[in-house]
Amino acid sequence: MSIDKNIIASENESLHQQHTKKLDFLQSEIGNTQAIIEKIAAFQIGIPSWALGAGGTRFGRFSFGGAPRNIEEKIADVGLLHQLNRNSGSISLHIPWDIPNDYDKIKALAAEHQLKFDAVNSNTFQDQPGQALSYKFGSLQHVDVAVRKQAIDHNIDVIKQGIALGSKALTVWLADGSCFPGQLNFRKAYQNTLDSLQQIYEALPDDWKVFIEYKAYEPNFYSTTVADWGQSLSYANKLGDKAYTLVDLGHHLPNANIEQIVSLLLMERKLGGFHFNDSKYGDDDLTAGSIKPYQLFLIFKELVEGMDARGMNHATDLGWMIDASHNVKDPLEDLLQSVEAIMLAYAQALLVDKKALDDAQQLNDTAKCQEILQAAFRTDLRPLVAEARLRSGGALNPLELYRKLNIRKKLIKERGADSVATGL
Ligand code: RM4
Ligand code: MN
Ligand code: MN
Repeated sequence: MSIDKNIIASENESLHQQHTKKLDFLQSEIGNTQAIIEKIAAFQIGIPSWALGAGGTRFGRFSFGGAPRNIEEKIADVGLLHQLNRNSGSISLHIPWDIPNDYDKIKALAAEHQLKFDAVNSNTFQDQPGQALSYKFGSLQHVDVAVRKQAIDHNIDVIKQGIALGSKALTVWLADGSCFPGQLNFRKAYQNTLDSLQQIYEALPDDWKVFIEYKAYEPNFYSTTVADWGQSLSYANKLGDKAYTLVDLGHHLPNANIEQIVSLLLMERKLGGFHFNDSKYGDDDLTAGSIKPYQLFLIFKELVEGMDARGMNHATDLGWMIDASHNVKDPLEDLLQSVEAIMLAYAQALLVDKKALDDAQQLNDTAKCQEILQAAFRTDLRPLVAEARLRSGGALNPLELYRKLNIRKKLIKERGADSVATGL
């Protein structure tokens, strides 16, 4: 399903006057906004294929209807999002939840929706039907070389699938670890994982990156073999130039200073990718910016500063992806909200008066530093984000239009009320 361009245009028309009033006011407050609008328009977020179905918890899953039944429908859903906000220009696939059978056809379909393929994800945290050996006690870390080989082969296969689709990165998230003290020899687990990752790294094309994602705990509850940024960085450093750390915002212990982690990884040239979401307690996979929008802004402030210090292209030099999964919201509405929150945080970070902040820091003027940051954070930049969308052909108010067009109802009609998406 796709939306007629004229419908988007006429809906924008009806909102235009109000929008222009807000934008004019904002411009009179903050001055020239052209550069920020252009940067927002260029910034694209990868949508995870596993966020398009009903999420669920280990206690249950509540169907919302119209979930995409296959990879084609997942691409169509992301295409819809991209039509509405023009900032959702890629999809991140999870193998084997999404296996294309005709690569050229899938590539053509994505191109039709103006979508690229972001990082491909391997899955060695579940056993698949018919799988020879189990990952119950880990995959790349496993004590049995045969299990490790199976997991390595799977990752190499995912790289091959990614090549066929035009992806340029592999994300490896490992559930490997242990649930009880004494269960695992930490040194052996580290070494096995490193050896396995090295074999995967050898299969990586020259223009590819591998992202090593970390997570503090779950599903293992005593130790996780890639539990934090330090462990990820240690692997990435040993692997080589194509290996990077991936930061998932929900994968830290409570109150971790993620903005500082990001700053350090960028400085070390080892920040490669991002999984946006929000959380209150753990890996909650909630809508980006729904719980801690100030933290999201602070993270973006470090990203912008760190990338500028390295002369990096904000839009293309890091892998920007969402990783969320929902139990109570319509996932398409949720993803529209996440992308909006990410764009806002990015815009606010671009608004920070860097020169004034540098000067205030130099003078140890702490109160002034806070004023400068909060001046940017508390300025309502929603009209700028909307303007970027408008200029790119998107909707001024994507969520409102999504509802007005009854898209979920139409999807239910097309796909059924109890369709199930592969994924979490
Ligand atoms: C993990 C991690 C990975 C994601 C899986 C589905 O917690 O965040 O990035 O691929 O969930
Ligand atoms: Mn993740
Ligand atoms: Mn996660």
